[in-house]
Amino acid sequence: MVRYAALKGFYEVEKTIGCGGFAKVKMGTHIATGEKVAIKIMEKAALNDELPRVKLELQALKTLSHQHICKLYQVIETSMHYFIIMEYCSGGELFDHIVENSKLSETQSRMFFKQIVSAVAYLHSLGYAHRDLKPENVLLDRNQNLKLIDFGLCAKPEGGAQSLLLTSCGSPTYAAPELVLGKQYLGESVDVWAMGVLLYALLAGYLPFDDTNIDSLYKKILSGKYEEPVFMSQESRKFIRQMLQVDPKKRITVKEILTHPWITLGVLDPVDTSPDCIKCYDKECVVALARYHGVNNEDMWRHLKRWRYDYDMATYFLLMDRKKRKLPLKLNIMATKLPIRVKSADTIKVHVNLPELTRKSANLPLCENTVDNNVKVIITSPDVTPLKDNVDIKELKASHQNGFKLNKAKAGEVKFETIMRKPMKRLRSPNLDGDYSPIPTKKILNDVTSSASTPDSKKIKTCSETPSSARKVLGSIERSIHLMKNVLTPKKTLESSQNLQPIVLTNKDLFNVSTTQCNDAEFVINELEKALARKGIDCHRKGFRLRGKMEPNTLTKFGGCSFELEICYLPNMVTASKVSSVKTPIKSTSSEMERMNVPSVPATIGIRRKRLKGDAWCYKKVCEQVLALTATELRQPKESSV
Ligand code: 6BE
Repeated sequence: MVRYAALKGFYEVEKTIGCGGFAKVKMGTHIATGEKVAIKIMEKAALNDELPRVKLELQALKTLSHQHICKLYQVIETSMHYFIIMEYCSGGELFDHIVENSKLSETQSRMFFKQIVSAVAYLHSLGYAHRDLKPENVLLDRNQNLKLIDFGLCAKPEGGAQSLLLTSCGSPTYAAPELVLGKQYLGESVDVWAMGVLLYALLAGYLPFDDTNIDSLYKKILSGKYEEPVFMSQESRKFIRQMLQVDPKKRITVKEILTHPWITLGVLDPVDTSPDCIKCYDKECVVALARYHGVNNEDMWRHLKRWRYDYDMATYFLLMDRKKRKLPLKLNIMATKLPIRVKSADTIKVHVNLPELTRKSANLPLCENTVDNNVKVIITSPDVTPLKDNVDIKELKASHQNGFKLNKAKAGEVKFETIMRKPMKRLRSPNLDGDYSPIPTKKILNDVTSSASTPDSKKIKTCSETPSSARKVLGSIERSIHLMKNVLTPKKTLESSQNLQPIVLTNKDLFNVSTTQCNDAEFVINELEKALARKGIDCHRKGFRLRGKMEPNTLTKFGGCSFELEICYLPNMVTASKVSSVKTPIKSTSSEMERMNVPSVPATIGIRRKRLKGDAWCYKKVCEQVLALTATELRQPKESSV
């Protein structure tokens, strides 16, 4: 089944990388360039009163253009959905990056923080406030460049940035005191407070104000008192204190932050707050796109510079990005479905959604194409009768930007045909990216007992213990096997789809995995299930996966999350040297989650975590606690716990 007809032929939709309340973000490939994109999908029916937020976010994203703000490429609206095509940030959330490293060094924190400040200063300069700054809303691209996301709460007061706002929003742990009090506030200064919390989280690996009880959390925020860890430098402490000033009038401003000694330390270049030149004329990219469409460069540019957030705009942005990376500006020819209404049996007219590109005289062909069966295709001006309301047609129409073809058909008949301008070619290689999840691999909160600090730490330990050099080497071997697997093995096997066996992980999948020294999958999952039950967490078991859900606070909706814990076999390359006696027969495994068949048999069981929805810090705590509890149980002899 084609899930999203509107994307067909333009984007390949791959796995889900994140879910929010009303949006889902999937990994995708922009077919013309072969570049990865993030596709945010929202079902209109589920939006309800969130629609204004969506519109606000789109408006902001169309206006903002900065190297540290996640770029908007295309907006597709159908009768059922919004598809928002955005820049792909392969490094995932900054939150995960902090968690994986426990905390960041001052140098790295400074590098990241400067990028955040530059984006925030830029958006403030245009009269916007983000209002939901937190490490979950900061992503990393392939070059460790930060990108701000989630402008759904951003505000642009009519009277400019200096106007007071009233709506309370954002995540409570990052909320400034004036927000907590429901007072009028300045968008800019609440962003500064959140940046203070964020810098603290970078340097400490945990939050300055935290409490599972929302009232206590608010009390802490209002008091403005937090612990200053001993390992933090005096300069860092002082800088954070300036941002975490309870009285917004005493709080440092963004302008002051830009030139603050902590920021400028050791660096000559000032923070760059200038806009990104993305909506600029780039001859090479225009030429590449014009050639691709078979039109002249001037017409192509005239069309592009209307910045309509259509497929051509996405292609242009992605070409500019390829150019920056010194990659060839080649474009793939795509197969598209195009709805066409033929006006008469003899005249073939095709709706081309590029009105700028049409000739002065409607009947002069723009270009001619001959397709396989020698049907001559003539593209003329877009004087095609609009199609009547029909959901399917709308879905298709919404995305079609170009397409060429026709056939003999009765007047008025609507035809859908797959149009091949040239044989389709795919640039895309099999997807090697691991699964996404913002998870704790080490203890970073001081108020919970985590695996790293319990006496059981030998039982459950994180795989980040594998030396990174070894991981790199193994990773590359695994990748080659993986590539072969993707080519040779069908995607799903009966066994894995029925979840009769735990999956076998590849080395690159290990970053969200805790290992056990137990080799009985059934036993481990039962223990996990018990630990969840003891914590009072609802869970649902399917095969070797457990889905758990923590309800958010009913009043504040704060702190809820849903997550998945999956029992899996670890690749024996890492662990089999230690554990060798038990051999579990595992056949081919492969599914949406990139499973693979490891030739020799792994023995050790791992527990893979994944956040499905909700508050990242809440999820981190829950996982830490459940895993610590399970670790204690796994240490006991098996018999005692049946
Ligand atoms: C605009 C929201 C967005 O995401 C993670 C990855 C790749 C791309 C991380 C783990 C594989 C790649 C092993 C919201 C939320 C899902 C973080 N609004 C995005 C854009 C967006 C998400 N990505 N790129 C853009 C993204 C996240 N992984 N690794």
